[in-house]
Amino acid sequence: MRKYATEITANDDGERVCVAGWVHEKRDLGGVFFLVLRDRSGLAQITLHKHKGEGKAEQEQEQEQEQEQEQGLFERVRKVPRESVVAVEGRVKSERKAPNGYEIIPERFEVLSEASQVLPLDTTGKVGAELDTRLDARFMDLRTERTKEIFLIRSLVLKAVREFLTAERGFVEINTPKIVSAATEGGTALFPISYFEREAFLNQSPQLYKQILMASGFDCVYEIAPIFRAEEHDTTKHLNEATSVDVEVAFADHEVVMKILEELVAAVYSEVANYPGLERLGVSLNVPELPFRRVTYDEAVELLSEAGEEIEWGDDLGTSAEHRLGEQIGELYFVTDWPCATKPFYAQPAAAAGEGERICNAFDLMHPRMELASGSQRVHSYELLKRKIEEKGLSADDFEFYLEPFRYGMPPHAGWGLGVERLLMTMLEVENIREVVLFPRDRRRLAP
Ligand code: AMO
Repeated sequence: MRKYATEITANDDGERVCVAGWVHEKRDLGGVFFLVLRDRSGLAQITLHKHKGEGKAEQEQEQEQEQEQEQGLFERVRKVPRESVVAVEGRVKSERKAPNGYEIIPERFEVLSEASQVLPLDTTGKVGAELDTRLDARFMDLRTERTKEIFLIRSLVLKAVREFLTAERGFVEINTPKIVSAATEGGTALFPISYFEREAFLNQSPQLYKQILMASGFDCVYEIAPIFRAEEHDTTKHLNEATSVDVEVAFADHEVVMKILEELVAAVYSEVANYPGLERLGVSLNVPELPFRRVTYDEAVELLSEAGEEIEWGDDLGTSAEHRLGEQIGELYFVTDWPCATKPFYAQPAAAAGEGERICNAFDLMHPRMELASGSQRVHSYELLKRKIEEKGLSADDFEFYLEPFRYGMPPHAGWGLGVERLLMTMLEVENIREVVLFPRDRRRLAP
């Protein structure tokens, strides 16, 4: 039975084992040849000794045949190109200097798939490569330890999100359409697609659908899914296809969902902080303390002006403002009480503000480096929502399917959208968002 490299130990000395994986490294020391095999779990050293053939004439015929076989095996192993896929059967020998404290003396060696001699990338981590070269050969980049760990942690993050929302909080996981007829996030452009005789779009956010579901009686729902943004700019924190964790909760306001968000983020941090592979990325993670600091939009504007960064009241916080604030605050924080004009039509105006519809119950969750999430209490009155859509210069007719449920019993509700890639890249101190997506989509990249 095939075993993973790390399932075998020095205690298995003398046991017969079978391993399979990629040829990670080969080292020819003349009389001894080492092949390092790599599988999902780690490395295993395969050691072969070359028989010199001296004194052959005196040996028995049987021994000679055996040696010939071994010689053939030695040559086959020596010749197999790096990164080929091989299966090895042999005896375990404890060896302190080898990875995991053992080596395998092979008896059978099978090449399952031979790799070309010239490789697009080095997988041992000894020769670095540009990000573009790595993304072009992503299948091979994923064989490197660092990249592999990033995606194992990405999987861990999604597991932690599901555990927190489904198992701990009783949320219902939903799937909403990605082919849609209307925009939701005013600011960003849509990707049009041809849909039979009509025009349709790739969805920017499950916003309208998760809100519609609030009329269903499912009190709290979430979705982990792609969002498509036709943003033209080429930055290290924007993708044209990103993944968002979207949450919507009925009978709740912005305060309730901010608490869920910060607790979820802390739970994810603590899951990742305990992951042993994190060390291999050279990252040490501090789990943020709860509650996260709350800064109102007005306070943020004041802090920025003290730091010499003037922004007009009503402007969104751009990259430079985000950095300035991040430097001053130095930890995860919320920006709350946003101007209505800055946020989408579905954000509920703040009743307590007493200033008409100047401020809304919207918030952004910020990492010192960038925005991670945004959300709000939603407008749940049909009349107000219709007016808000029209005030943003949109046609209420295009939103009929969305508005309809608001006429037949829509509870107050609130929610947020959290960017998975941004959460990951900030936790792992990764510079470019493309590093944390298997096959990133940006202005220039549509393949692989
Ligand atoms: P928003 O547009 O702020 O809000 O998006 C939510 C979060 O998604 C991530 N994100 C992106 N990540 C990478 N590249 C992009 N181009 C990109 N665009 C967005 C960010 C961002 O904070 N409907 C609301 C959410 C809500 O109110 O429930 C929305 O989509 O981390």
